[in-house]
Amino acid sequence: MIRSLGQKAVIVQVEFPNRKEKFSSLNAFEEFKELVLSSGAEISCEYFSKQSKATSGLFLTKGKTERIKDFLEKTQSELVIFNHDLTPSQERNLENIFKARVLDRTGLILDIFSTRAKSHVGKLQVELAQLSHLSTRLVRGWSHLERQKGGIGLRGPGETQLETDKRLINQRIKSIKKKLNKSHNQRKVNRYSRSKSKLILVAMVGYTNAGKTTLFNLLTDNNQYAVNKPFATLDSVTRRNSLSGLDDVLFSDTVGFISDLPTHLIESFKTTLDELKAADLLIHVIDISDPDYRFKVQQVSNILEDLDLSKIPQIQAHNKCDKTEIKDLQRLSNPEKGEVWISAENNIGINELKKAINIHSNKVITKKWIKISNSLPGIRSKLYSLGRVIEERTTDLGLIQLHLEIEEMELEELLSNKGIQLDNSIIKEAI
Ligand SMILES: Nc1nc2c(ncn2[C@@H]2O[C@H](COP(=O)(O)OP(=O)(O)OP(=O)(O)O)[C@@H](O)[C@H]2O)c(=O)[nH]1
Ligand SMILES: [Mg+2]
Repeated sequence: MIRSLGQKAVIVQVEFPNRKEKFSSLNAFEEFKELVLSSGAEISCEYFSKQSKATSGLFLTKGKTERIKDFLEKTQSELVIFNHDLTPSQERNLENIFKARVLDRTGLILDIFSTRAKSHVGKLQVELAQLSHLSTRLVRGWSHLERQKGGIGLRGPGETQLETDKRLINQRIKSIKKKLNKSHNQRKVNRYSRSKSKLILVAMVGYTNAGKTTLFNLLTDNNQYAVNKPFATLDSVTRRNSLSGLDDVLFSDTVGFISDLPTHLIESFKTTLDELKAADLLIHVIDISDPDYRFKVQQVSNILEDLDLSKIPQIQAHNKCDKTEIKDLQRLSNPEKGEVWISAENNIGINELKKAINIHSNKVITKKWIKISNSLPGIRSKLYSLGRVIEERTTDLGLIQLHLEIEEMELEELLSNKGIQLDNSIIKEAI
């Protein structure tokens, strides 16, 4: 993966007037510049232009490509960064013309992530995402992997350099997945014990830079890294609440979202994102002082939907109210509806937030009989280990019947599995 640190870069964004852009392209360009600076690259030239549509070979028209080549030479830059995703062949063709490295939006975000990951799991997740991205673009000879590992001796009989590279990458991907799975299972065990202890898990979600970590620090009296740049947080942290007036709550802070989140990242960050799945409540932190906040709220909602998290109850915390003209936050907040207006940095509106958390984190527990087909033994033992089973019977046909005491949301999720059904026959029998 390319490390853009300290490199001079020409940055490129193209507007396609025929395409309905999702948010103003000027604002998208501003966000893009922040990402580039955050990667540590130095912007030597900003190229912002219009084009009717992307070309398949180069993404850009020939004329534009020539102009960028000129800029590269004049500014002696070594890197061209696009605020678009490029196909591997577009990237290769452009590199051949520019005689410089080309980084697309996914590559850029991965580059930033690689500098931010601190925990063991975080580093593995980033490496996995990088390798998955790299494996589709591996077209040149020597890869950094081989140089690191001594190269030539690692080559298998009859393999071309490219085949060797691909083989090494696939090996590494497999080994990372294995390690991540192990830690994933360990986390599952931790989750089960939490679930038994009846602690409530509240997770922060939101667009990057919305103020999630600032709010987390306030609620848990912590000192996690919160700064004005994208993707300050990469590793998840979970801590117990430190404020009075809240039930026993664990808060979890994690990586922020961005529009067009690269799919490699979503897949590779399964361990982190699964933490969110375990949450009883989400606090969606919104930077209300951002002119594009509506677009960003929509982006976050879409991602939550994609990750199957939209069923979890959610509070919307409109943050950074101190930067706006908004007065009388208390009147605007409606804890029952799960909407609060706050300033995490200035500790304003937090009582309303606490009320909202107390109202919306109440789990609705229900008692129901279910029947499970014999082919699903893992589910039965999982329900036992979670302490959900009150009684067990077996039908004449050998189906397992379980009487559960379970949270409604959890029951709903359980019933979405094939082979599990509600069983009303036992209720009838009792009557
Ligand atoms: N004015 C003002 N600034 C805030 C407020 N809350 C957070 N900030 C600032 O916003 C910036 C981003 O805050 P973070 O808490 O790091 O945001 P985040 O959502 O955790 O961001 P990532 O981890 O990068 O996704 C920091 O500079 C904070 O000081 C607020 O209520 N008012
Ligand atoms: Mg953060």
